[in-house]
Amino acid sequence: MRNTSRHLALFALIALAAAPAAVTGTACPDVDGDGQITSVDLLRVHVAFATTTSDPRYSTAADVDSSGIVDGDDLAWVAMALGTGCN
Ligand SMILES: [Ca+2]
Repeated sequence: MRNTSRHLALFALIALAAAPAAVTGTACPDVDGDGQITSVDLLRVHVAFATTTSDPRYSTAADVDSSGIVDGDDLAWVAMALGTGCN
């Protein structure tokens, strides 16, 4: 668990460094649908990371910007919204 937390924190930092310039997808990156942006949402993007729509691990929810690939942009959206909620 400790390594997972460190890994997620590192992932979040990398994502923030590569933050996308403009919103192209969903306004609220609540991947698990609980109304809050938490480390669980970050973890779900991490699990689906580098997948495309043809991959069994692909997650529509984790593809926050609906680009067809779960990548650093999606991770950045979740990382930037950590600790916030959705209406
Ligand atoms: Ca959530």
